[in-house]
Amino acid sequence: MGEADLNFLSGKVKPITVGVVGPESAGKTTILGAFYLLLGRGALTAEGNSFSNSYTLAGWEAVAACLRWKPGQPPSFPSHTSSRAARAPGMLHLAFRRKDGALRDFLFADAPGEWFQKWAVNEQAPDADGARWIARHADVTLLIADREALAGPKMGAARNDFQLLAQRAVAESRGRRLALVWTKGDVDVAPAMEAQIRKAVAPDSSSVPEFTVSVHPRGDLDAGDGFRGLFQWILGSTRLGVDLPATGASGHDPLFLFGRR
Ligand SMILES: Nc1nc2c(ncn2[C@@H]2O[C@H](COP(=O)(O)OP(=O)(O)O)[C@@H](O)[C@H]2O)c(=O)[nH]1
Ligand SMILES: [Mg+2]
Repeated sequence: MGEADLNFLSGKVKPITVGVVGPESAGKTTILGAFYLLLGRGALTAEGNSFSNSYTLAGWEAVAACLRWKPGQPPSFPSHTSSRAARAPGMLHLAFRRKDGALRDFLFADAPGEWFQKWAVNEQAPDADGARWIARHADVTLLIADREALAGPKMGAARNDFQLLAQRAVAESRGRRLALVWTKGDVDVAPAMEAQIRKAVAPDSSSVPEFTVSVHPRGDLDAGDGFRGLFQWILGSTRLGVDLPATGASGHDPLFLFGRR
């Protein structure tokens, strides 16, 4: 889905937009692919939220196809999300029906990491339109901390980049929901590094929800558990409805006063 298609969906009720914010190769597309695979097995949501529909099944398939096990072919990872010349991110849509019958639409913005890297350095960067779009529209921001990068040979640079990005994302989120999501949870990171990352997200030691995901099972933990926990939190997001004040104004409308002659 592109920006133009959104009018169609937003005409009903404004969907909840989830922005996945992080550098290149941090595991952003893998999160979305994992959500979709779990959804297909009926293992993504609990009873209170049942899957209703999606306008972008082909898009989800494209993201998740390579994560699937096929006979004789182990799963691989999604191919690189290219930045092309797009100014707005590609959107993936899912709608869930709650117990009370209400439908809720979610849009997941999967953007190339390059956008965020440019945006972190310069908020006004001309080729960071997509990152600005997500920052402006996201009701929920998933700020991605890549454990592999934070434990690798370039961990210092990865930490500095994260701090810069976190500062920008936290400032932009202004009271909207934001979570710290550790990807590649199978990789060990030094406790001191973890502390620095947490501090970057919550400099005033406010509490920011934290999740860890991995495509590899860890101990007793099924690989799906991390993704499920994260999705459960996303589903808890609400958007306040607009209450139009009731007025007696219709009595002043000429049509209702004089009718149509
Ligand atoms: N060890 C480990 N590596 C992962 C995991 N998830 C993703 N990766 C690696 O990270 C790479 C980038 O993932 P991708 O989802 O394309 O990242 P994106 O650029 O942020 O969308 C993949 O090709 C994998 O090599 C994970 O759970 N554990
Ligand atoms: Mg990607």
